[in-house]
Amino acid sequence: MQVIYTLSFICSSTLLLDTATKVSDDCVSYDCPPNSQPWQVYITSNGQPCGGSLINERWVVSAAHCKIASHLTVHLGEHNVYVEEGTEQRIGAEKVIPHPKYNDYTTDNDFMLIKLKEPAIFNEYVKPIPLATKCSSAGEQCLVSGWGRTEEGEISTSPQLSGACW
Ligand SMILES: [Ca+2]
Repeated sequence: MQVIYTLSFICSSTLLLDTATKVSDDCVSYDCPPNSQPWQVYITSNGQPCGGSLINERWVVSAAHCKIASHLTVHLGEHNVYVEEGTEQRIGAEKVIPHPKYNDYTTDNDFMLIKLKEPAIFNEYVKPIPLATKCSSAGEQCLVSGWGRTEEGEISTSPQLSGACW
């Protein structure tokens, strides 16, 4: 499974499978209920979409390959990126810090921190991701979400937030 434009990842989630599509024996993909992943952010950089996770009111963790241009806009409270839903907060990046050993060719160390120009306002649509206090164990169910591709070879991306487990 290949998921592009995303970095929201959480374990031990309850999966809501009304729209589930089997990806493999261990994985299904489905449309996330609106704002069920309130830490998932949508990022635009020079018109290119990417994703990340809100970790507190000023910081987002994302992927270093998301730094297409020097100017990034972080969209919080998003579900359908083509529809104004009244839940969105859009905040520019004050600072971006790619991993100092990020390798653009191999994508090793593909991490980046983004500091928001102003604090996010927490509400039912915008919340920080619960950070892990321990490593996940073998067999633990995890969830990845984003607006990118959820299947190998898939061409189009989804305007609505999707999730998948493994
Ligand atoms: Ca929207």
